[in-house]
Amino acid sequence: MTVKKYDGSAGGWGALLSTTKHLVKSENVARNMRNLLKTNQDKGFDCPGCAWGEAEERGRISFCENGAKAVNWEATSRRVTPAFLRQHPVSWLAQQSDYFLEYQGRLSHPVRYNRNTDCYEAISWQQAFALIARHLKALEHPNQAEFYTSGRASNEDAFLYQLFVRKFGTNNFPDCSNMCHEASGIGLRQSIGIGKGTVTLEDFDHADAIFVFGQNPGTNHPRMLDTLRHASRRGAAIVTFNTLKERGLERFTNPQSPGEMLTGVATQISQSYFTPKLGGDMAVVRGMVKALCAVDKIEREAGRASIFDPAFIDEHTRGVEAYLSAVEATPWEAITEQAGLSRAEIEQAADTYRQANNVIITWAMGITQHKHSVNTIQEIANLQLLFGQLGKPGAGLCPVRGHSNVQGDRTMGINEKPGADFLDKISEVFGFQPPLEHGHNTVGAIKAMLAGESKVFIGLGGNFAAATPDTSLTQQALSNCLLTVNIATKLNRTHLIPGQESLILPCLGRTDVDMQATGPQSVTVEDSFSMVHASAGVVESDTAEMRSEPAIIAGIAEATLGKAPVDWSWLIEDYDRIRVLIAEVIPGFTGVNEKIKQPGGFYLGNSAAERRWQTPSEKAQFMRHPLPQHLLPANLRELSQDPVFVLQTMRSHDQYNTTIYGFEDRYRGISGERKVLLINASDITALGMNNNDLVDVESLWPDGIERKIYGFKLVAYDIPPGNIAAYFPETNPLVAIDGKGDLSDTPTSKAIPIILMPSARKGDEINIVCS
Ligand SMILES: Nc1nc2c(c(=O)[nH]1)N[C@H]1C(S)=C(S)[C@@H](COP(=O)(O)OP(=O)(O)OC[C@H]3O[C@@H](n4cnc5c(=O)[nH]c(N)nc54)[C@H](O)[C@@H]3O)O[C@H]1N2
Ligand SMILES: Nc1nc2c(c(=O)[nH]1)N[C@H]1C(S)=C(S)[C@@H](COP(=O)(O)OP(=O)(O)OC[C@H]3O[C@@H](n4cnc5c(=O)[nH]c(N)nc54)[C@H](O)[C@@H]3O)O[C@H]1N2
Ligand SMILES: [Mo]
Repeated sequence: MTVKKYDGSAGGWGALLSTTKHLVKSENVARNMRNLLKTNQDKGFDCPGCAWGEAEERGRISFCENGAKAVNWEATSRRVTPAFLRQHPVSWLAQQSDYFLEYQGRLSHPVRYNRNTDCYEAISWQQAFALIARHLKALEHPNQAEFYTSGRASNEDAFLYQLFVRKFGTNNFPDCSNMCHEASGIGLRQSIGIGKGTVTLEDFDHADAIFVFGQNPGTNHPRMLDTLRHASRRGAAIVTFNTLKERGLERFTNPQSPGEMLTGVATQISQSYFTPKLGGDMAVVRGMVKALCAVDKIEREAGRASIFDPAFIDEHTRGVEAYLSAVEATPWEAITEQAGLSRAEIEQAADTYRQANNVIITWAMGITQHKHSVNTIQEIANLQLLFGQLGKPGAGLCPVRGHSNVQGDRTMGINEKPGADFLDKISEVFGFQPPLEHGHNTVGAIKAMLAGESKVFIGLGGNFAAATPDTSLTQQALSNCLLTVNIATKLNRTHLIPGQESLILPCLGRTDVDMQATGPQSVTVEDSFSMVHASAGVVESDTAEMRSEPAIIAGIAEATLGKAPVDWSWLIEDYDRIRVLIAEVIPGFTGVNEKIKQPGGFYLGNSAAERRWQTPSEKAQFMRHPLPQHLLPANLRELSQDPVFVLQTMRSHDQYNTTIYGFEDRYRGISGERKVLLINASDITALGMNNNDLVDVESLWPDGIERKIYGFKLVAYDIPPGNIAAYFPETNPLVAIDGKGDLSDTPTSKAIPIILMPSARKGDEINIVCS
């Protein structure tokens, strides 16, 4: 392993070289190059990499290094065939790394686990569907099955899936969103009446300031860097709050700009870069508002206008007095202690905010995966409401979504707590009463399977066993099931934790041509900006025994329910027919089959962006919450005499969630190793340890269960004292199942209380170039 200071900008030659390296490594260079060039073009497929939107001006930047990796990873010609699976028993595969498993290629045939041979063996699609139907129909109650969704599923997949599951009789829809932006949905719905962001991509061209909280776009939303670069160049202030100094947020060279590549010109992205403590962002925003209140007071006392937007507050909001009194009651000492920033730093950020006419605030997992995430998001909304920074050009709230269609899946009804309007529509259009009782989210599903209450698990994509918290409990939960079914493109950890019976069903991916009775089909997806557009695969390869996700869902549904409430196989012949049904149920989709023909797709609309507030009071609501008492609750701190650290678990530059592409975290300068803990040098010294020492890590939770991982390397890093950063999914065994966000139930995977101990194992020689 090496740790090396990365001195370049993000993007640039490093990104281009890495893209090319990934392409050349694969077996089909020419084809992959061609694919890449079609990504996010009008007639190509939607990049499966992330949910950032497309610029109007196509080709301005239509792919990025990490999008290229995602495409290339899927479009491989390697295959996991029944012959491969016969040679490699599940117990052997389970010993291999996540990287190894997915590297074997695309799953080629439906397979069923045989307990006697410990191998997956070929089965026909018909037999697979019949087996699922038999298990589902044998359950005492539909609530005994769990239907997981990962956010790559298209709108068409998601709509059919929820229709089937609701007709079957349950709202058990655990999904990846429960681990991701759930808090954004819940927080924003209460504050502004809609659980989505309010801005469009164009708004970034009109913002004077963009505040970026808890997000690493250089790796996870590289096309966002291009947007930020444009904004920065025209003089917009970009202010970043991130526990780590992420290179992409510091400076960026666009790998698709020949000029910049030749001259090596990099654009400075962030005008100010603040490194708060993990979980300190609510205090940061509270402090900004406190600072702004002080300025406002001075202005008004001098007889000048308020710096807030009183007309907006008056016309559009409720609760401002109560909120401002909570701000007043919060002492500066509490704010600075929790934020980990000085009052002067917070005042500086507040001043930049005030200078701007139009402000956008963006955030991602650094905000949503904490205990007090909903409150933090509502605090962010409060700040924007004070200044009327909502529903005007260049301003608004922007939770940057993760998976490329995670937002669309929610729009389509993948929701364990569906709204009454949605259920009424389903009942009206399809003539059956969908279940009203709330179903299980991800944590609820794990608990139900663990308790033996849920007996069937079906995963529409994703990697449930690796992505969820408390790995060993989750794996136990899956193996308790009578049947586990995974609809997937690639072999992963979850497939190696079979229930009593188990199936893997190989599906087409975004890049593949999806040929049905009436010809090649396209699907639709929704990005972070409520834009819906079509996606059609272009790769024609050996996919004979794979099926599209809509076809697989239809097969399961028809075997289980017959032709009710719809003729499933008829729908699959032409996906326009699915979209006609979507349009009958989901607002904004009227005429979808025409609208997706327009280049760039169509805008679903957003009530808050139009200053319509779908809250009980019909106004935007200032939400008033105290700061958390302590970032690390006393009952957790008291569980150990040793120094207790707070661990955030995050992505390296070379992974897609649980998919590990390689071992290069380029912008952080870490290479060849994933079992690392980024820690402040002073903490290493205080522990009496040395840089590069190997440690074991134990997390603290008052339930008597030991959660421990072994042999992680200490790496001195620029991170606040007391905070540590490491990669997921290796660290998921540390996330206690009950360590979850208030209201959101999102695992608090950015705030895990841990202690460190010297590892029994000795460290190998490593080459540290810098600290
Ligand atoms: N290439 C690639 N692209 C992806 C993904 C991927 O794995 N690979 N995953 C997709 C998905 S599903 C998602 S949800 C997104 C995730 O996108 P991100 O949210 O960018 O993902 P993380 O790696 O979890 O990064 C969290 C960032 O927040 C910072 N942070 C952590 N805790 C705190 C905190 O308490 N306060 C502040 N201010 N900062 C904090 C971390 O230092 C890190 O920079 O990306 C999507 N796009
Ligand atoms: N500790 C910790 N845990 C986390 C997070 C964290 O930051 N820290 N982040 C959380 C977040 S934000 C998320 S979104 C979840 C992600 O959780 P998941 O969505 O469950 O996980 P992924 O790793 O994205 O799923 C990868 C698998 O999806 C399958 N796949 C890929 N493409 C397709 C396709 O087109 N169709 C189908 N059917 N299958 C496909 C492949 O088999 C691949 O192995 O993880 C969460 N877990
Ligand atoms: Mo996510």
